[in-house]
Amino acid sequence: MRTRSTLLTLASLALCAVGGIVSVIALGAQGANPIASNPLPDPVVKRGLMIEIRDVARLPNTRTLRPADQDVVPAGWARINYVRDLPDGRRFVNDSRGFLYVLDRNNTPSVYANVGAVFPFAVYDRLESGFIGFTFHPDFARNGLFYTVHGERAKDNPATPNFIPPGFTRADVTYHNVITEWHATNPAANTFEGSRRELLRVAHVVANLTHPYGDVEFNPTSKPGDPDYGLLYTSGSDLGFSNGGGPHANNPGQTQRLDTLVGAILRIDPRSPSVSGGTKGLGDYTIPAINKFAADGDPKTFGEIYAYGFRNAHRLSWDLNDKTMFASDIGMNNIEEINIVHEGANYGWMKREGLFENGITRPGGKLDQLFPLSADILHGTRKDEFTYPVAMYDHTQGQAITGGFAYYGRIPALRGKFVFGDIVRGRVFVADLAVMKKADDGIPETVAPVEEVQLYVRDPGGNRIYVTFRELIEAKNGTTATRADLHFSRSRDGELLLTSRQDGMIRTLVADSGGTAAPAR
Ligand SMILES: [Ca+2]
Ligand SMILES: [Ca+2]
Repeated sequence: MRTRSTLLTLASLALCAVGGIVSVIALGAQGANPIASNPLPDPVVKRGLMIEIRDVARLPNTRTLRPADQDVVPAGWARINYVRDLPDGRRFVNDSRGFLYVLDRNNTPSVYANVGAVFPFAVYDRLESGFIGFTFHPDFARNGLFYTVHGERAKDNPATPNFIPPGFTRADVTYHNVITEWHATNPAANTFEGSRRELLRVAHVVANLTHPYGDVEFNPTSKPGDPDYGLLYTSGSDLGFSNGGGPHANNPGQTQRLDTLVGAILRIDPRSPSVSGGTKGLGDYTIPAINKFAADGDPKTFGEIYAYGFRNAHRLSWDLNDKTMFASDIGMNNIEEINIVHEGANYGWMKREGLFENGITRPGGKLDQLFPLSADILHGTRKDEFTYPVAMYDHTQGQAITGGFAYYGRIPALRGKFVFGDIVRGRVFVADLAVMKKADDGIPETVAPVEEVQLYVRDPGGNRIYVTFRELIEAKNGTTATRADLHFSRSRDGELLLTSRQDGMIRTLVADSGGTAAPAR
């Protein structure tokens, strides 16, 4: 009985969330015209969820570190992408302009490693560029290993890419995506000293560094002895073959294939094959024998691939309770997606965007067009080869989805929810975790509803002041901001850290601090 009622609940919620799909189908049935606008008609609204946001720390001002014409947001105070906590109590934060900081127990930052200084070809003039991401090996305390991602220009660059998209040559290469392993001689030191080794260098051939490699992650639910303990996951990128500009963009032929890194989340053993004794990958790392596309015995399916069909799955996370893996995939002109990631699955790009067919797959069609799926596919009575999102919103509501986390921390109202947001607008969203997992059912039209969170701060008198994330940034910088550049990180104790590439602040969501004169809801 309990299962039945849960499923019914899901059905009604899903109907609510994708109520627009019905009209979308009707529209499609009238002809082969693309959906003109507002593909998901129900807006994301606030339903009474109000959460306090509080300042934690600010990184140093690096506004003048790069020449203004080489800096995507010269007015930005500092450009934070990630906060990573170590079990030993230390907190690390990157400024994409090139610094990795360590914060002491009072949250005072000091430079741990000058990453920018060792990569002279790094570029800083794109939204995701420079020193993009980092993560620590789960055994960092003993082995001192951590990993960084950065972007470089190809011009005058002597380094040789390990991978160039099929059909292109070195002469076509515009940018490099580089994953580096750093080895700290003394893992306990608060200033890096040691060596580094390049793991992987992947070529862009489109005009801009659009959708660079962004995330590197170790599955935090894996323990020593587990099959994927110590395996490194990357973000999934189409390497700009959608809208990266120049003659090689708008190129669906580079996607939906397994003989390439394009569009794939990779899972690699970062150890050099000279150490592991295993199979060498494209770069100086080992192919995990457990990977599905390694175990298939087919050399035309790259053994590094964990899942594929992503456009810009720039953030991955895991539910620490049940190990569900999530990827946030930024859409083209229309749909932002949260996906539950299964090994070997195909998430559709460029044939699908959200639960729609992308126009570029049709003769004369375009990348910014959506067409409704046929009713039998949408309802799940006939299966296609794709795995569809479990939550989504469209570009009337935002422009680019952040990463997010399954939340089980100290804020009762957020427990059991997946907390995420929109990078550009800075809106904070939640979806119910149980409903998202139910929506991972092979049926495109079942998705979890998305709800917006109202943020507030406390004034000195303890009164609630309702704010948007962007207002906080603008107040801190003293200027208007056209973008929030919101990103989420998770602290060691499971709380959420909100950062921006605009104001250099780390903020956190907190359980209501009480205060006075809290207005009724
Ligand atoms: Ca294979
Ligand atoms: Ca579904």
